[in-house]
Amino acid sequence: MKNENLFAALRGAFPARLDDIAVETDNGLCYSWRDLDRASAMMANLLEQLDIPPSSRIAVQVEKSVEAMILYLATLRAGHVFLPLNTAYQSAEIDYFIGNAEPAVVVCTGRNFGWVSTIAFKAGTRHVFTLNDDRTGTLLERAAACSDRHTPAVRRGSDLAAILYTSGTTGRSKGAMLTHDNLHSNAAMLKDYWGWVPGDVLVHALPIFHVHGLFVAIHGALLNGSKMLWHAKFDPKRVMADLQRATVFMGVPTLYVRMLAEPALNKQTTRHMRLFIAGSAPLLIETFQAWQERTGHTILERYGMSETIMLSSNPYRADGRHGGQTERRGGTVGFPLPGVSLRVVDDAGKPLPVDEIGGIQVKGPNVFPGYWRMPEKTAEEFTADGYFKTGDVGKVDARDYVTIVGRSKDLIISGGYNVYPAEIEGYINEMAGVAESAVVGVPHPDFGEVGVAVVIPKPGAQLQADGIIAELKSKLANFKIPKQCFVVNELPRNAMGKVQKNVLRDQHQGMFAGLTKKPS
Ligand code: MLC
Ligand code: AMP
Repeated sequence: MKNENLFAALRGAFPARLDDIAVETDNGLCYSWRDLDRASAMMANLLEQLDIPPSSRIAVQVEKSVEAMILYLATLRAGHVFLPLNTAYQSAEIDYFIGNAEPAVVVCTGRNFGWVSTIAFKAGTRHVFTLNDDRTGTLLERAAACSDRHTPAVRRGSDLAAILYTSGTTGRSKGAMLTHDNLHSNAAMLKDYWGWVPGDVLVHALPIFHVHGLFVAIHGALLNGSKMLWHAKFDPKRVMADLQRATVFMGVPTLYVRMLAEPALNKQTTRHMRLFIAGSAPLLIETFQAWQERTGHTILERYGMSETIMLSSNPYRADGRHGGQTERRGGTVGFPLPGVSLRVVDDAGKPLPVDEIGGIQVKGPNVFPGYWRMPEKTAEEFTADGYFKTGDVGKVDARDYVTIVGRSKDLIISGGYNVYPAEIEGYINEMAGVAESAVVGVPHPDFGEVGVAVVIPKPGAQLQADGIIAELKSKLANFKIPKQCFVVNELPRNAMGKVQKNVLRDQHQGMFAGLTKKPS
């Protein structure tokens, strides 16, 4: 049987000169391609020694480091399923993910070992390792004793490679299952679509627990045998310095907004660059235009999601399908990518003509097979003819450019992270003295959109907005915390008694308008 393990494809793309530098970090460390190969072999051998079942889930909540990326590669290499977790998640969130995914192995930071291992052991996980961002931890100690040679486990393309949890508008988070084929086909297509060439160098400044930083960026570089300039945390000044020796950059819109606040951003400091790519959240047209004016580069915006990886993209060059069009149009997310069928449908599911707004549905080799252990949810989100309902609302014009105009899912995208109002409201509603709450997204100059909570007290209860925020902070990841909270006597409702979130949004939408962009 042909080995369709994604690792085999990535490893096959390593350059012949294995001693060349593959990753250079912002604190001066260099990793050769040989280092990536040997270290991922050692970690894969460690996973094999643990005697865990094939395709076990390996749950990982660690700070960004090259070793964390190597752990991802080792998980693929050993034929297991990688389950990355945002470092901001706190105990209630981690408790749910571990309970739901039942990982055979959990890897966390040494600092969090106490509470994470308690949760993991309670859920039946037998192996908990630590991995810190300074190349210490029990994972590396144990792997150091393992062989640095390893033959990749044989996997079919339809076997699972990763699970990414995405929150739901109702109920708990769902684990989007991605196969080796989903990931490989998307990465191979993007290598061609975005015109990766020998000598490309990627500035990697995104977190590696989501599709954007983990798959789109890392697979892009590895599959092209390209060096990565690795930033543990996004710092606009340091990224800008690296742009002078790089060719490709990928970021969420907030990263572009913050770089625009740097006086040093200009045509000269970006002259070495070939391509700037944006996605994960809407890129404002003013950001798109300001970038063009300051740098002379036109940002290429693309659209994707955890369940599908990349779906559409503005063109890098003529792609042979759209009458040779090469225009990257601000405010659009470009053309459906080769192999992706994208349609816009009305509420009854009937496909709509060009320019009409409706729900976006997609099909293709990149689309996930379903949610982990949630067959009903999976069935709900797919149509009878196999299209996935993205929950995004948009239109396709006569030239085939896709524009996203909104979302049917009640979701806030803040600095590229998803925040589900239903989850936050659930926590607020459980607090003493709270009768009801509503969380809405409003425009924000730095994060694009942020949450605002409006809370109704129970009769006679005294609620303080600060107290509500403080209690949320003790329970939830920090990026989910509403940036403002109001305690009021009533919520706007329609004739059916349903809270009118659009009215709340209108009431609060100018709230952060006066803020300047975050200074660096
Ligand atoms: C940080 N904070 C945020 C936030 N990030 N608040 C709202 N939204 C965010 N995204 C808050 C923290 O809670 C904290 O508040 C304060 O900002 C400082 O925290 P920090 O960690 O120092 O922030 P910073 O380093 O400035 O992070 C900002 C950021 C980061 C933009 C660099 O959010 C980021 O890396 N975003 C990228 C997310 C991403 O990769 N998404 C891809 C998803 S994949 P306090 O009050 O605690 O001090 C996907 C599919 C696709 O969507 O198409 O790609
Ligand atoms: P996630 O669940 O984190 O993978 O987020 C996916 C969602 O991000 C999509 O369903 C879209 O709503 C949004 N998204 C991704 N890219 C873009 C983009 N370029 N413009 C607007 N929204 C986007």
